[in-house]
Amino acid sequence: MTFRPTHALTRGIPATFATALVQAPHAGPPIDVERARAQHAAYVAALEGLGLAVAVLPPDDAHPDACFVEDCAVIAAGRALLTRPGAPSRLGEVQAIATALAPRLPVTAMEGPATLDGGDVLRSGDRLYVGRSGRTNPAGVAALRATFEGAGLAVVEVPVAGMLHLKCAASALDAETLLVAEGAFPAGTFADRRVIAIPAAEAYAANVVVVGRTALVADGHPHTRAALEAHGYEVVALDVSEIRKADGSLTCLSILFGAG
Ligand code: CIR
Repeated sequence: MTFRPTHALTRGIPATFATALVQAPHAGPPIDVERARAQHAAYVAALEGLGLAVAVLPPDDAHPDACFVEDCAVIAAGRALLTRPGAPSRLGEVQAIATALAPRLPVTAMEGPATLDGGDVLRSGDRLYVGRSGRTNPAGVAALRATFEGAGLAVVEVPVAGMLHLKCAASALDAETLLVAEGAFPAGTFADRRVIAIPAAEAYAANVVVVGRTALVADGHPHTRAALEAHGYEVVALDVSEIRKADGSLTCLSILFGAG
């Protein structure tokens, strides 16, 4: 059964967002924080337009990356695993997420030395793919297994190289189907899943938020839009230029949950 979220947890863009972590400096103008805030507001409105109840936590100026809530918790099978993000500067982001989630569902916390970023966890039906990236270590993968394998989810490791997180180049459309950028992962990685491939040049757009048959997609990726529309999805394109400058994409900005 395809997971259909009913709620989203998000967090506002901090005043310090221009100092968010980046893998490599970006060419062009620096992050425009006010523009990032407008893009974030449009994202929240788009989630609400999909029928989700959206909570927006206040920004945390002490943590420039705190708007990327996805990295702080993994929710599946009616439970939440609070992570320990792999960047030390992000560890302090988790407490606010814990406080927000604890009244809603059972929560367990990862313990050191485990690290895991939620951006490395891709739910696909009864499977959790987990990227072994620079942010997610073997103890983090073990914690994911310990939390979710008893709940009927199989945990499958995927090597991640040349990108920040697994979901930088792949996301789930439904319980069997993944949207994946060509060449981003070793051949056969998603062998028993239906894969809709998009060109490597549009890899950034492989990260989509899907609710039912609607996909939120980063603006300016015509091949991805066409591929999704050809498979019956309605595409809502969002301008996320400033989010992208901080190495963020669409899924990073929310934690979705609901039945399943
Ligand atoms: C970081 O480097 O941690 C942030 N600047 C970007 C995090 C993006 N998160 C995600 O893809 N899940």
